[in-house]
Amino acid sequence: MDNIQQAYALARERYAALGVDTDTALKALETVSLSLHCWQGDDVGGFENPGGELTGGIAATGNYPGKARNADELRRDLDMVYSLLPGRHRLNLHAIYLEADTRVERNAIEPRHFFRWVDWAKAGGHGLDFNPTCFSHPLAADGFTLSHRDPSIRQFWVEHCLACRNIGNFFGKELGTPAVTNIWIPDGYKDTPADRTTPRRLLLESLDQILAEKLPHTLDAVEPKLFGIGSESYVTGSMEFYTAYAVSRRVMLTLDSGHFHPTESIADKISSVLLYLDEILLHVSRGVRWDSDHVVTFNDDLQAIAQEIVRAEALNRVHIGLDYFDASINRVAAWVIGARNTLRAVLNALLEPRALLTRYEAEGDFTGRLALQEELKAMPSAAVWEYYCQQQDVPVGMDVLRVVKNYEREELSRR
Ligand code: RNT
Ligand code: ZN
Repeated sequence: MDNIQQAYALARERYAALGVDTDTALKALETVSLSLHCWQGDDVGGFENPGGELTGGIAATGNYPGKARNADELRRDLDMVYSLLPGRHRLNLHAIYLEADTRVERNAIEPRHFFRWVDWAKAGGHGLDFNPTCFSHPLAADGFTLSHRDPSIRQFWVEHCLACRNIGNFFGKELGTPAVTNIWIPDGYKDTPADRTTPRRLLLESLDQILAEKLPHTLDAVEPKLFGIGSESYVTGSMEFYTAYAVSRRVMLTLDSGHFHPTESIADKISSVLLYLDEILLHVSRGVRWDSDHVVTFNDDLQAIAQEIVRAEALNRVHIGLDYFDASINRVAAWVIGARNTLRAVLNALLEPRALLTRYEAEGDFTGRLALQEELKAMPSAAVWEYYCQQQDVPVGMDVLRVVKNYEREELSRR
């Protein structure tokens, strides 16, 4: 037995004393498939028109060298990322990551523009998810898309979203696992609106057109937001708007952890919305001040999210996606750090002595509940995680960084 195995054996005993079976927890963790956001690799640029500007109230700052300049480079980077993650994971694509010889308008994109992504996904055993790109485009330049007052602009974005659902459906069919197709739009006002209703009514009509036809291989999701850069005072697609929409239309709701008030956590929302919706999508992210998309760190917020999924026994009803973009550090590392943190948070949640905690609570022993919650923070979950990494044949601890640094030397720094 090496050190990792010895540490695991001791940790297993410690958890067993609390009624937790670490082997069962690891089996459950193995079923968790994160949807990795392709856009961390190139600062949300996409390949539609190289050098295109990112708009829509989101921003990637920094100029760390080595960003992917084309889809082949992005796939190479992603292969490196997946090789550092225990388990089998999905890829979340945006419409602007298409591959076409000539410029294709967004309302005319087709499955064939994504054939190479599908081949790559098949080869690597990845499921694919998809997103319309309703930003970084001249017809989104004034800050409105699906809720635009101009019917022809609205129609353009409706057609784009329809084309995207069709592509998502194609992904789902080809790969044998439904593709989540998630709609996020930046629409909103910088300053206090005079009419909050009209854009929302228009958005409702647009969404109904987009989602009218049921497609068998795609799961539709809609993503609310409280504010963005340049839409500080009003966002058409608010939490209330989309929650009511999702419940009444039976589609998924997307909870992005960077989309609320700084002290408001999506963890508390999960148990509520799961009472009304079959499935939800998470965009795990980290808001800092006005930015909604910092690299996910292993903080209380992340752990609370994972706990809520596990406590609701909803690992099979919650699609866990990542959504952040940092251009100031090694992008491969940014992906890997956030993804491994998310998996580690799920593991910690699976290692919780739920029966014991809920018993204290049911008996009104809140002292016992608090004491145990605090005690758990120092339990040897790291030993379980490292054992899992070893079992899954991926690097442990800072060995990850050694591999990334090597990749930077051999590949990223040459770009
Ligand atoms: C923006 C939303 C949205 C985007 C991606 C790129 O605030 O979170 O999900 O980050 O579509
Ligand atoms: Zn998001």
